[in-house]
Amino acid sequence: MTPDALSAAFTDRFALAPAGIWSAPGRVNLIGEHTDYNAGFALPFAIEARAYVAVRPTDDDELACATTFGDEEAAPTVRLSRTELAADSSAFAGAGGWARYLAGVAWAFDRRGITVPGLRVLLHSDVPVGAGLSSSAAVECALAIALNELTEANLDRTELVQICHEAENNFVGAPTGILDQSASLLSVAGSGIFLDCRDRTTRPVPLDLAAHGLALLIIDTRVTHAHESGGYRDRVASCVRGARLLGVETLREVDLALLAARAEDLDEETLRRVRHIVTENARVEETVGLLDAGLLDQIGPILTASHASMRDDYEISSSELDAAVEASLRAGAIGARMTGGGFGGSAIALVAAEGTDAVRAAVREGFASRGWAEPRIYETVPGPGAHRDI
Ligand code: GAF
Repeated sequence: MTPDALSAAFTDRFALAPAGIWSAPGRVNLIGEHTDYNAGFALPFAIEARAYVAVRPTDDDELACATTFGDEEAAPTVRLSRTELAADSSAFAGAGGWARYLAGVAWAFDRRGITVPGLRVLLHSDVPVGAGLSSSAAVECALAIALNELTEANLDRTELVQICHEAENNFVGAPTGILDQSASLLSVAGSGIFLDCRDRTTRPVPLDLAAHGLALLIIDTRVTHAHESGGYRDRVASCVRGARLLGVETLREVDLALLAARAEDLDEETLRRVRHIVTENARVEETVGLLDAGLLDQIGPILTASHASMRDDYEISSSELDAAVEASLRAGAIGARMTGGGFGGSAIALVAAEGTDAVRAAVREGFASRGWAEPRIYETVPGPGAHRDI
């Protein structure tokens, strides 16, 4: 749906014209998984798929959110009272699906003393849901840049990262880090964004796939995941335990020498969890070094080593993700790994541009032979971060 079509759909739904349309992208994490909540390094980039919000401030007390995913009967408008929202987030913890992310962002602005007016919001998104491509952060970030402008708060992008992170952690209740919101708000087309989650500094790193004759495929296994419960929360707890047992504030302070010296202080599982974080941080730094030196074609083995670490040490992969990675490598990919939180979602494969058809065919065949649903495979390039469309 084009921004103009979304604007027309908004007017149909609310009998008012929107004040504007803002959008924010999903992301692929090139490398640096589960390091963000350990004050570590990561290197994501924005994908072309985006979430769009058409927004109009009103002078009533209502936050009314609708989506383009269905008509009023199939997907009714969610109406929340703004006054109650500011007073007690738990009143809306049960609000369905997307509405929680939108309401959470309004709530996080309010918590900072920035008064959000009544709002009408129509949401459209091209980012596949539950595919590990950060569809929820895209929604948060699109509304955050809209509210930043409409309330004239003029916060800088790093503060908006913080606002969206608060919405996700404290309103929605998912214990995630800042990776997804940083990628969505801070990305620059043609680049990866190198995040240091300890001091919150970021910098673009060149990632011009075409100039190196390369392509990046996203392989959505169509096994969906959620981060509010289960394995993700459990991994966060393992890292907290590891840091406590090692006597450090965050796992960023741990290197392989310290880990080897203190291995006996950790149970076997915690040791493996910590080892993933320590080695993953080193892999991000190595990848950034190669990209800075113009050696994009040499990062493949690091991506593949990252996958092995997530499969064996962090144990967040799945049979489908492993199969996607293995089939890609067998068909000639120079590197492949799962991306995002894991337990389903998507893998990425870095492939010579002329080799994408062979990789697509091999992955599809591997899934079909196991009787799994056909994966969605598409090529992506690093796109722009969040912006106003009209
Ligand atoms: C999810 C989370 F939202 C991120 O904060 C990050 O931890 C990621 O999983 C794993 O790297 O996308």
